[in-house]
This record gives sequence, C-alpha cells and structure tokens, in this order.
Amino acid sequence: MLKLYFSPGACSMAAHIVLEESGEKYQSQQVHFADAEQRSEAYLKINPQGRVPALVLDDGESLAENTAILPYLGKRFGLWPTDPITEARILSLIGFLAASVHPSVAHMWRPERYAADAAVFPQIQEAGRKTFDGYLEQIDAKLAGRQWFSDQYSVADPYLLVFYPWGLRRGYPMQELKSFTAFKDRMLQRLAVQNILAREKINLEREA
Ligand SMILES: N[C@@H](CCC(=O)N[C@@H](CS)C(=O)NCC(=O)O)C(=O)O
Repeated sequence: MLKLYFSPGACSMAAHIVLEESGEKYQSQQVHFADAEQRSEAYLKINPQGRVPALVLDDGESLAENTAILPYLGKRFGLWPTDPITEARILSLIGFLAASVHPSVAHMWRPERYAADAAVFPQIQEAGRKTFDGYLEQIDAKLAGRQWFSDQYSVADPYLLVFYPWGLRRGYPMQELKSFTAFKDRMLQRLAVQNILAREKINLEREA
C-alpha cells in the first residue's frame, strides 16, 4: 500500500488529493514541522532532504519530489495524458511550479535558506513576494477560459491548487484572479478535495 508523508497545507497536499481521488487504499502520515520532525533521524531515512512530500511505494522504497511523485501517481491512477504534447505541457507546468513558483515562496517564508545575515532577510522576502505575485498572475492567465489546466482533469490541477491558499496567506487579493478563483471553486466541488482540505484543516476562502 502506498504511504504519503505530508504536512497540512504544504505542497504534499497535491499528492494527498491525488491519492484520495484514486479510490485505492493508502496511508498518510503527518510530519510535524512544529517539532522539526522533518529533520529527525527517522524521517531523514525516508527523505534525506527533510521535506514533504515523500511517498513510500509498494516495495517499501521511498520517492521524493513532486516532479517525480505526481507523474508516478498520475500514471498509476489514470490522471495523466497519453498524448505526448499534453504530457510535455503538464511536465512543463509541474517543473514551473516546483522550480520557479515554490522557490519564490521559500524566499518569502524561509529567507534563512538564502543568507546567513538576518539583516538581508527583508530584501530576500520582498524579492520573493514580487516574484510570487507575478507567478500568481501567470497561473491566472494559464487558467483563463479553461476548466482544468489540460482538457481533462490531471495531477497538475491539485498541484496548482496548493498555491491558492499560499496566495491568501501571502496577502495577495486572490479574488481579483478571476480564473484562478473559478478554478479553486471547481476544485472545491470535488469530494476528494473536500476530504483532504478537511483532513488538513485548510480554508480556501480566506487566510488560515
Ligand atoms: N522540491 C521539493 C520541495 C519540497 C518542499 O520544500 N516541501 C516543504 C513543504 S511545501 C517542506 O517540506 N519544508 C520543510 C522545511 O523546509 O523544513 C518538492 O517539490 O517535492
């Protein structure tokens, strides 16, 4: 049985939603950031990066990184396209979210990763905010006139959703992003999304 290590509202929420959509039995276990559990000896054996998500596979081996976990789950559960161009577009989006959007958020909320001198943290955070705001607007444009990122619902959609509450938490006026907000409302109609938001105690209407 697959087992997901997650933290509420973290980027692991994407894989959590996909597992819930799958209809397959799975386990999920919270990694308690408040207790620095992600850096514990036991967890570092599961993911040496000390991050979530980590997915333990049927053979007991673990897999880290959204860029690997989401395509794997998508192929396993039929939430992945068969057409090579659509596949490339979804991979392009997953890469953009993982390698550009997510690090801009880390600049805002984890400035200590980027400099030892706390005096420069505000500059790092401000740069992260500006970059993240631009990315939120790009996501809104990508979703314009679309129900899902692709013609069919795929693992890209729960991954996009992760950044909506992050935008609220950052204080961006998310309601102004009409396409992203309509997408969030469509996601909220899905039972799996409702279940995981309840389990992770995440509110998509206002900053938690
Ligand atoms: N590149 C990784 C990033 C994972 C990541 O940064 N996860 C965050 C939560 S969204 C985390 O575990 N942070 C814990 C920490 O920095 O101590 C991925 O996309 O899977």
